[in-house]
Amino acid sequence: MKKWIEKIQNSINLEELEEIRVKIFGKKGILAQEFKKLKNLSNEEKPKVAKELNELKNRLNGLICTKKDELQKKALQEELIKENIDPSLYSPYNIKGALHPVQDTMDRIVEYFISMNFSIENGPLIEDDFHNFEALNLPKFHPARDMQDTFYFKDEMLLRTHTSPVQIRTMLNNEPPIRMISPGAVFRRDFDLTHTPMFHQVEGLLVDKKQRVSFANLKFILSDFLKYMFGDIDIRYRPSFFPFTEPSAEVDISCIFCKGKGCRVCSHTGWLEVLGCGMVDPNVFKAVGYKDVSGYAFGLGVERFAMLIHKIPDLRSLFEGDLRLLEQFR
Ligand code: 2U9
Repeated sequence: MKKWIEKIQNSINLEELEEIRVKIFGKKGILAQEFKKLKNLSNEEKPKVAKELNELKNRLNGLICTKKDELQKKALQEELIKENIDPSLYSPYNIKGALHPVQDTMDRIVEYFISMNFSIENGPLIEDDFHNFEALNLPKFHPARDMQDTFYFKDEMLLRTHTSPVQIRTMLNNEPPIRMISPGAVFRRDFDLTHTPMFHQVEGLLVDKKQRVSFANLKFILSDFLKYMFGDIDIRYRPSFFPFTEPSAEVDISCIFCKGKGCRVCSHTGWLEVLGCGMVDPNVFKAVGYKDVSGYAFGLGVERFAMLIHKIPDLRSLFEGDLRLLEQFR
């Protein structure tokens, strides 16, 4: 046996080691032959020799595994040295990279709110029922909770359907005042010309002492933001409903394609819906234990902004990785 142990330890590459392994462990290998001989032994000897053989088998197997690991590391090291590239070498190709339009749009949005002293907060993509729904005044029977709309795991865990749970976590972990945005990916069971199962949102939240935050403050910052993003446009606020804000509004800008005259993109209305917003519902503050505060909140879909800014007709094309689309953004 010493001979085989030495052979394993002296093998210099994976091929040689594999040959040795087959000679020891193969169907006709030395171990199989030794086990075959057991039947010729007396009943007293049999269990003793079988035990010794099994111990030997385990020992040889352990040695082979350790050696294999060592040789694999060595092979990888050699491969890496061989493939070593010098990034400072001159390249005959003049291919410039570019930011993906969704990332570019996200960066511009985030830049605005940083300039307005908002902090950037992040949270988990896999959320629980409390942070994604319950704390946001989305009651048990709300359609958004349906299996048709939300990706569920077991034990009431799910892929977040909006970035709002980040605001809940931020409020639970901090005292007011809060002045934050939460940019990131969200997931809904939807797939057509204007919906993909994963998209990006930026949501904002500002909380301060009661009476200190008004709808007028919200209107000012959102109008200023939309002018920063789209230039010289008209803006209107329409009453709407969201479970987590009261009162709520949707925000339209005059169509950037026809300047409000009416075209196919704005369905001949002259207006494009770009934002949702409102004053934070008291039930949301109750869920996080905030007292004597008021706040405003808003939310937007980044892909929608990117599509409008870059005139991209089909949302799905943003996620196909087709270079013919991406090359246009260099
Ligand atoms: C907390 C309290 C309030 C976030 C808000 C919207 C309105 C909204 C949509 C825009 C397009 C989602 O991506 S979209 O489909 N969002 O209209 N979001 S108010 O309100 C909050 C969030 C968190 C604690």
